[in-house]
Amino acid sequence: MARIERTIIGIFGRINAGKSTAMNLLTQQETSLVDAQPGTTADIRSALMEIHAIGPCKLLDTAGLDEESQLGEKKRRKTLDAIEEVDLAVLVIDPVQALASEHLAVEDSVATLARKLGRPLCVVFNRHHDDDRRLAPTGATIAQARRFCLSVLPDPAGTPVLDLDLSDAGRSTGFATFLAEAAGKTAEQTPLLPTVTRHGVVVLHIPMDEETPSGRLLRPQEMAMEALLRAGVPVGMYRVDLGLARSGNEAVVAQQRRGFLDFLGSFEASGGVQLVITDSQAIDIMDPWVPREIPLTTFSIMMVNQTACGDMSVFLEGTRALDGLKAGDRVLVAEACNHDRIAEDIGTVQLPRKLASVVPGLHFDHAFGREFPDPEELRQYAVAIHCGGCMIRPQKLSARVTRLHEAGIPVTNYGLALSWYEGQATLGRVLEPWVGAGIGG
Ligand SMILES: Nc1nc2c(ncn2[C@@H]2O[C@H](COP(=O)(O)OP(=O)(O)OP(=O)(O)O)[C@@H](O)[C@H]2O)c(=O)[nH]1
Ligand SMILES: [Mg+2]
Repeated sequence: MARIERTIIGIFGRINAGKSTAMNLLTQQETSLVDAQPGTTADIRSALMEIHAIGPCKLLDTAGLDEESQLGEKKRRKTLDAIEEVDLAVLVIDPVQALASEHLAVEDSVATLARKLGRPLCVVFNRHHDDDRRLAPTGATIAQARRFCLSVLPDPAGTPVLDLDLSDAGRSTGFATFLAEAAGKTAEQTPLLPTVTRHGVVVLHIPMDEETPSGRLLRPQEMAMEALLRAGVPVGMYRVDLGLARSGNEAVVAQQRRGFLDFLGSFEASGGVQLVITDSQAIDIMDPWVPREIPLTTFSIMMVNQTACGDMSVFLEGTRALDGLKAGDRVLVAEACNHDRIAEDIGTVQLPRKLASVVPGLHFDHAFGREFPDPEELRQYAVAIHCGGCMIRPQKLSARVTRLHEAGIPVTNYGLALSWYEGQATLGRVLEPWVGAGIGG
């Protein structure tokens, strides 16, 4: 099933600011419960909708960030986690409520986090029809209340602001248009394979080992195929039987190798092979087998390059941290998706085994799925090794990297770590194809 890329718009703010009212105005139905009772929205509520100028969207209505109970703290963490997912953060402020409270702690935390994560932020002032009456006890004007609120923004001039009576159903379209403009500032996605050309075949090496699910290919493999075909680049696919290739039986190994080299050679008439992309775990076979003149990289590095918006330097630094590992160090192996672990699973079996063979006495912890340790817990690790992140949005992975960075923990990825294990020459080789795009250098 094709996965629809949805723009995620999160609505944030303090209790009773009108966040759920904003969600309902956009969706034009009672998606979220609205009530004068503080803390009405207890968990994240999502709604799918199409906003004409954006396309398919997912809206997140969140709990108020200023609830002072123990449960409030849990809600707060969940809401702050949600900011990591969004393409656009909408900060709903009731200027009268904010001024009367004489503080902007919630607004500050949302704006600061959005800025730190590089997410576009916009402000919606929830203007009640009777704001003048509501303001009377404070003796301030609405202009003063607005100025007070905007003073908390790190970039007031560059932050789109809209004044809106959220209870006015007629303003739905104007609200959506405003969000589309605010979201428009989102950076375009980095191309998956920026350096390939139409000249020469790209060969995808897909081992189809025991871990490959039946009925489909892995997402990075499908993504590469789609991107190459769309760009009109000829694609070849090959499966080396890794069990046989690693069997140690010379005749069997030679036969596997010959089959693969014949396949590469068969493209000579059509311009030759411009690049081989392999599953990371086959790099020990592919590096010696793929002729030196043919560039070689891995699906996992392809993924991390896109996620890192073409700048893999953070991950390369993490790879260098592998050189400094010593007995007793803790290593975090993180994967974005949950799947049952069978056979030679990379995260639980292959990587720990390989690293332990270089540095005995390492401790391994795993973080799989949506859970990811907070900065405090992360500090115990010498290095984190993350998967390519094909099942999460680049925003989520980059938020994790930001969190690791904050904790001072170097991070690398599966493909880079497996290539590092093969040696500096292999690591240099798999990075080479990205240098032409100003990457990885
Ligand atoms: N008059 C008026 N009332 C509003 C407006 N926006 C929200 N309210 C009222 O303010 C109260 C809180 O609105 P909600 O949308 O539930 O606020 P919330 O931010 O989702 O609140 P929590 O979920 O409790 O954090 C409700 O009683 C709304 O009817 C508005 O623009 N005008
Ligand atoms: Mg609510």
